Amino acid sequence: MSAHHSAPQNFAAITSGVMSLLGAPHVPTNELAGSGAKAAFLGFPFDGANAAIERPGSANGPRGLRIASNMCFPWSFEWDVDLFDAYGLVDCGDSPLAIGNAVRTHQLVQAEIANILGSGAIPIVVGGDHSVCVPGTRALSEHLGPGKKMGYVHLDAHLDAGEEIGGEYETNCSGLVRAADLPNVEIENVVAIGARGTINVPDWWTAVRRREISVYTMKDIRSRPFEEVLGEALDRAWDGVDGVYVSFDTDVIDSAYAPGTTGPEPGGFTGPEIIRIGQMIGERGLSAVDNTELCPIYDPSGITARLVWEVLSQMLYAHAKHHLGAGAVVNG
Ligand SMILES: [Mn+2]
Repeated sequence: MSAHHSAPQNFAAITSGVMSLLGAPHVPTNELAGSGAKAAFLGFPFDGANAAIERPGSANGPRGLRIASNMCFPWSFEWDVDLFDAYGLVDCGDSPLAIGNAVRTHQLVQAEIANILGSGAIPIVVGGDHSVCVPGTRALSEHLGPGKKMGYVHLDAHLDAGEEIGGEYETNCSGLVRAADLPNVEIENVVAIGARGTINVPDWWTAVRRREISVYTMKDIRSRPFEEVLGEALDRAWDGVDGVYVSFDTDVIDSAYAPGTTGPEPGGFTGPEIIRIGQMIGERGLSAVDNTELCPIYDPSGITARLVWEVLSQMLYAHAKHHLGAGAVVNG
């Protein structure tokens, strides 16, 4: 192990300076090129495209995740991987916003995500409401380019298949269909995992079925062995593609394990299950990932933010072990 695994230096890193993810250095996205960072955190403190108007507060998600991550250290004994050694992990701070204008705000965050991708780093984008996957998937799609294929994984209790909601196309209930309609996304590489509950309205099922999107509902998942069904679902997204965008809505987790979210739904994944899903994603590859709808105001003990960080960090550990060590190209 290198010297910086020693506790005093780690504690120094997390108890001084300005709050950042895991105490990572702050590097603005337009200064990332040439920095050597292979993963970069970007906050999206915006809940202005949230259709669940009685449950605001996901704008504080990036702050909640940064606080939770600062209870942790970068090295995992289970993987023998240090996130700073493996990735040169940085925190790009928060995206600029156009308050009151979701479409303009999405243009701004898309440019930030494009900067991260252009630098060769994996964007880890934390909202904010689930609308951020709309600019996020556009950014990865454009980064890969028209000759390349992109997969999309939608981890969510909700289908988010709103064709348009009150005349708007970039809400927090639009992400699955916007991603599915991107020019270099083939429908066989789109997979929605975790649907349950009564917020999934008939129009969304119509939109999903019209496109023949593969949906793994919680009922489907519970009817088969966990590793088999999740492995099949994720393999669909990675089959023959050049990159996969993973969108991780906090509410895909059972509300007992993740109360701190905008649209809590019982009957979802347990803590150990969503951690394992994070590892299974990292094993397959990481191009761009978001976490959305983390809502600290409903997370008084901080357990939701802590679990979300566990899932994201396990993705990174698994990816580092399976890909970076073998010299695989990030975003390639
Ligand atoms: Mn949701």
